[in-house]
Amino acid sequence: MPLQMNEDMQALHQDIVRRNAGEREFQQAVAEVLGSLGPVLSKHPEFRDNRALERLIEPERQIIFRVPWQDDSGRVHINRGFRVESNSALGPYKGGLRFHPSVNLSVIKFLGFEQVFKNALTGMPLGGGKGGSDFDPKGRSDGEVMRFCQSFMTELYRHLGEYTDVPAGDIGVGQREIGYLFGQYKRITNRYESGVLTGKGLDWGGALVRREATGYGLAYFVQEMLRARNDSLDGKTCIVSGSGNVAIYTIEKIHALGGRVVACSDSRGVLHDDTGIDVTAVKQIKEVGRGPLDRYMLLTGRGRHVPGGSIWDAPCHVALPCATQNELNGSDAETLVRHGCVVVAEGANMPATPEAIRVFQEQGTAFAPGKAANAGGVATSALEMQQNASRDAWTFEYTEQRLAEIMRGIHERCHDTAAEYGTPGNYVNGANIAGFIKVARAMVALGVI
Ligand code: NDP
Ligand code: 2IT
Repeated sequence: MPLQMNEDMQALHQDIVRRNAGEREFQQAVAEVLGSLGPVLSKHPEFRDNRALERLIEPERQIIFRVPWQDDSGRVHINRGFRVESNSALGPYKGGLRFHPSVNLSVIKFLGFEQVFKNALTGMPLGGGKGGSDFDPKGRSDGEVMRFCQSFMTELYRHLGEYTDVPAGDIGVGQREIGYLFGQYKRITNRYESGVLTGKGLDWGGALVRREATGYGLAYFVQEMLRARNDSLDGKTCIVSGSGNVAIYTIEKIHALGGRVVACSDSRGVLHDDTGIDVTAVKQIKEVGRGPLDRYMLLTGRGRHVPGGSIWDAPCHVALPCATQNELNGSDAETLVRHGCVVVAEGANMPATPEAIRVFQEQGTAFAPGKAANAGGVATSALEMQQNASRDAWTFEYTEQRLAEIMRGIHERCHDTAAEYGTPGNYVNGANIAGFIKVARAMVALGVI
């Protein structure tokens, strides 16, 4: 439980734990928010009387369904599909789909809950939700992935729509999967409804910059965090965990902005390259080949791969966790601080444990939560929806400029809100408070629904 929770919040927290028993990740995400919101409810009795926070914590709808599919040898498999529609006060439910064996209701509920705050922070008209399945795409053929996606969408389509619920990608769901999902949605509904999914391919309704957006946005956010400390990325040594969509484009933009990324990782181990990670090689391995990172040495003739190692042992000024939840714990945080790390920003959703966040805050390391720092992905999804609605296509330069402005705006909102509530430099409070106020105002205006 966070240190700062006041008595009312502790009572609410106990109730949440009771009503959501065993849902560890969901309880963790809610507890972090409760730790920030005490002063907001004191200042805004209308939110308290309206029970906006309690309503926001309870998802509007939770859908769980069976996903049967056949592998290439004709064997039948059964997975579980989820869509948690968390809150629609600001717009249609919006958030990604995750395909990974670790997916369960708690994971999807925590992701949907955080998505509500993140989407509010972008300033775009988006509600929040999340979905996915415990399906493991690793080692599966294109045909198997296609049949799985078709079965998944055959159930999910009835809950979607450009004004209702708009999924996108997340772990294990990229453009290939969005293509199969969109194809099946189009077939079932007999509608070319581009705005029902984002992260589409450029030939079939997708938008430039969406692929790069989360990583580029994170790098812009880090630039703002350093600027706020009268510092810059110039010459900074950085480490980025993961080597998927978010990690790759984070590395690319950090390099473009003057930093040097010396390590990245995947679920099998850590890749070190002190001369700077060659992002073209990582793209070749992960985007084209879907293979393991140790191929890097063969491709580039440089680097060092440590099977199973921890990336957080590598000395750096800037650490960017971009793989998955709870991948950076309290002792990792202590190691990072001891090595002189000054900025940590979450590219993944909730990668730092509460203990890690406490270490960063106590030691004066600037720490930005994912709901602020990785919001560039969903913000650019909103730009894709805008282009779909107007049947238009913007240039890369224009779209990236919009993304950079949005990230600057989110940084400013979090930074200023943290100061206004008496905790300057605390981006966790800034993001939770600014996101909550925006959603709660709309919830009050829309009545008790
Ligand atoms: P990808 O599937 O493209 O990449 C995931 C990366 O993380 C891979 O390198 C993967 O390793 C590693 N990884 C995943 N799960 C685990 C695990 N349990 N243990 C160790 N390593 C793991 O996903 P994304 O890059 O899209 O997503 C990464 C994070 O960013 C997630 O937390 C996601 O929610 C978040 N995010 C994504 C956005 C997007 O637009 N895609 C937007 C905002 C946040 P391996 O290849 O070995 O499996
Ligand atoms: O966590 C996230 O913000 C995402 N996976 C992207 C969501 C989206 O709808 O683009």
